[in-house]
Parts: sequence; structure tokens; C-alpha cells
Amino acid sequence: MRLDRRLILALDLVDPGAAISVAKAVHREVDAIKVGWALFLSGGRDVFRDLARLGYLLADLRTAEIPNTTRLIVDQVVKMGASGIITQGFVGEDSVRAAVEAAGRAEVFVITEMSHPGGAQFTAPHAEEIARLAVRAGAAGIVAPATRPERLKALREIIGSRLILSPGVGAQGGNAREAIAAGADAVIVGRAIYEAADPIAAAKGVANELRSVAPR
Ligand code: OMP
Repeated sequence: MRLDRRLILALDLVDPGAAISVAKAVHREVDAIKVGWALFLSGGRDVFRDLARLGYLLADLRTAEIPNTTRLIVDQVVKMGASGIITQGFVGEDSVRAAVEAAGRAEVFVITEMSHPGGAQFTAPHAEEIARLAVRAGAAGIVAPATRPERLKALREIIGSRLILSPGVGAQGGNAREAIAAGADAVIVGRAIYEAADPIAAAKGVANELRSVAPR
């Protein structure tokens, strides 16, 4: 993933037409567009294929499965044109390896510790182990919370030069500058952009805010 703006749009809209129109408006202001189950269930493969034509499509069809099922899902996701894939790490190393193998040239990002308050319950105590597992399995990087920037520092030490993508900015209370300063390579932002009166201005605003933070 090439990170010029250090910003990924989480396009969690369920109306496929609205999703495509926001994506067309905003895609030049972000490094990637992340799409997930809600949009897939409403718009299916076609909307994913259309979005993949705009640039880097990060498919968040978050696998949390045994290796064989993971492989089957990731094969399909790659066929829709995804350049990157998000998978859960708590499923263990064999499943994450299966995702990396099936992804081929697509990059795999492993969720270590989730950004919502419930993420502190079970995922946070195991995040370091999951980050180590992600490195061993050959993942391109991890997903870790902007809502707990102090955690990003610890995870960075484990994953070295691999990428940290950090959700939780804006609607969940996290701050983009703090997340990048704490070691994230890019922030994942959804509602604060696609629910804004002017999503282009909102995306530019986040990217501008980040311009003054030194890259790691
Ligand atoms: P907003 O809260 O609207 O900015 O959206 C955040 C996006 O990041 C959503 O698509 C979430 O599903 C996703 N996300 C988290 O919020 N927290 C996590 O721990 C992991 C993810 C993710 O893997 O993308």
C-alpha cells in the first residue's frame, strides 16, 4: 500500500449508489478505500469490482475461520479486485498463514486489538502475541486502535517496518495526529468523512492535519 496521505476511507455505506458516489468524490484524497460486509451484502460483487477500479481496495470481509474456509473466502475476495485484505488474528497462526498464502500479491492486514471498548476485554491482552504471529505469518501489517495510541508504540516495537493501520479516529473518539505520532502508518476513518456535509473537505482536512506529523 502506498501511503501518500496516510489516510484510508472506511466506506461503511449500505446504499451502493451512495457508496460509489462518495468513493468517486473522495478517492483522490485517500490512499485506499476500505469496504466491508454491510456494503457487500447490499451491493454484492459488482460494487466491490467498481470500487476496485478507483484504486487500492482494502476488503474488510474479516475472516475469522479455519484455514481451509479462510482460503476459500480470500480466493473470492482477491477475484473481486481487492489489493488488501483484513483478517482477524485471534484465529491463530495457521489461519493467518492461509490468508497470506491465498492472498498471493494482495496484502494481508491482521487485526490485533480492536478499537471499541469491548476490544480491551479479550483482544487487548493478546495483542502483542497476535502482532508476533502476524510477523511470522508474513502479513503486510496489522490493524491497531487509534483510540489507545499508547498501545501503538508497543505494537510497533514488535512489527518493525510492517504497516500499522489505525481505526477509531473521529466517531470513536481517537485523534488522527496522535495515532500517527504514536506509530501508526495510516488512519482508517469512516463516519467523520462519509457523514460529513462535504466528504471531500473532511478527507482533505484529515490529510492536512497529518501533513505536519513526521513519518516514522
Ligand atoms: P468509523 O468509526 O466510522 O471511523 O469507522 C471505523 C472503521 O474501521 C469501520 O469500518 C470499522 O469496522 C473498522 N475497524 C474499527 O473501527 N476498529 C477495529 O478495531 C478494526 C476495524 C477494522 O478492521 O477496519
